Amino acid sequence: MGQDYVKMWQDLGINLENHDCLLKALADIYQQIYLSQENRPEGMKYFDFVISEAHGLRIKELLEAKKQGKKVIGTFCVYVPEEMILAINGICVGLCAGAQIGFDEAEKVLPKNTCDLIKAFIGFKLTQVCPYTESCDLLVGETTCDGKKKAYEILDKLTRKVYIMEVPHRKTEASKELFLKELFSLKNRLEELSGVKISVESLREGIKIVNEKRKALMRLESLRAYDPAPISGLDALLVNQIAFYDDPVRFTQKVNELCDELEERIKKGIGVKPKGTPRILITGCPFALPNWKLHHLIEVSGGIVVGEESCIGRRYYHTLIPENFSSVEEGIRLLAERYLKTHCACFTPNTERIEDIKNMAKDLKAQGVIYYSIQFCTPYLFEAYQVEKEINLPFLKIDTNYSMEDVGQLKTRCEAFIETL
Ligand code: BJ8
Repeated sequence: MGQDYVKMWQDLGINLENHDCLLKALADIYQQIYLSQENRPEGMKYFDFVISEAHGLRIKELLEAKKQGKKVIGTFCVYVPEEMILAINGICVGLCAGAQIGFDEAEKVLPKNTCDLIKAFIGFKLTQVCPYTESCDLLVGETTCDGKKKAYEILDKLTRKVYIMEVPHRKTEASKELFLKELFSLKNRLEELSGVKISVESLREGIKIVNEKRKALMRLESLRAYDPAPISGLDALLVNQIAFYDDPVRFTQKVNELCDELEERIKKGIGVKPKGTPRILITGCPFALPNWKLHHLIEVSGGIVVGEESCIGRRYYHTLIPENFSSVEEGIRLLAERYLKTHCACFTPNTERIEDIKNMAKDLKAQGVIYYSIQFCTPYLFEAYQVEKEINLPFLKIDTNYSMEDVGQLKTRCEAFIETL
């Protein structure tokens, strides 16, 4: 990290000892997994820099924005509309965590058979290692899976900052109305917190900024359809993860610059792996930063990841929102419609997700699908059965956690699968 941020972390209440261990572990893993890749696009340098300063410069930016009266809002799910957060002149940061930190502490307050994503965000809080969580003025939880719902009750006891937004579990007309009402309640809460009233102009601006970000991510995804692939799955994953932390306008510009470079690579036939490398689509649970395990294993086992049907992936950037509405109510209705086109396994039935997987596999010319579940994630583990039956493509189901204990076994399974493609 370029500067000395110790005072800033201390003021935020970060436990410096735990935090040092986290940063050191991260730097080592990043070196091993990311910086050892060959033939990376030049444009990835920006994203390497963002990671190196994730707990430094970006936090400094957040704190400076707070001094100017902006509010920082933390979220855990892609059903929470960041457009609305931007419309109150706020900053939205994703708080899902992808590392096995603080699990001993987390297991004192959560059942052991809780998924690692939940254990991690509770563990990060209990061990005071996340400057994002500590910078937030409000944490917006949501009623998606049972584990998250109950964990937010505990998180609220620890922070007193949690607001819960109800997400329905069915796609009926009544559910749509309920979700719309929830978005209006969230609007009220955000306005009350910030003292800023959402106007048509500010909502339109928020939607425009997020639409541009989504367009850039869609563009990146479309370039992964080429063979040889101009970017590794690992690097594309990193870009998708950073989408939840970085300033959205700057991020969009950097993704578009990266895409310009990838288009040049495609014209020249430059790829990160040889033409004909087996192409894998991953589907399932989200890959919160710094969860890079599966992508890394696939790519060192002779395959390339060409897409993610995941919330760190297409479930985040699918579908833009029309910008030509004429009232705040109409804008929020458009938001509600768009967000309910996200097909999380917490919904029943959720057959649209299967269509999404088939379409993605076709668009990205994937030859096989790897289904990724975090251990104890009931919704995604259950849906694997229907997905396998219906997608008609070679299929491998991986049920794993954040530990490194199973990497040998997983690598063997990935290699065997990739050999069949
Ligand atoms: S829209 S996937 S971000 S809920 S892995 S905590 S589901 S037990 S993260 Fe998610 Fe929103 Fe759905 Fe996406 Fe529960 Fe499963 Fe754990 Fe999960």
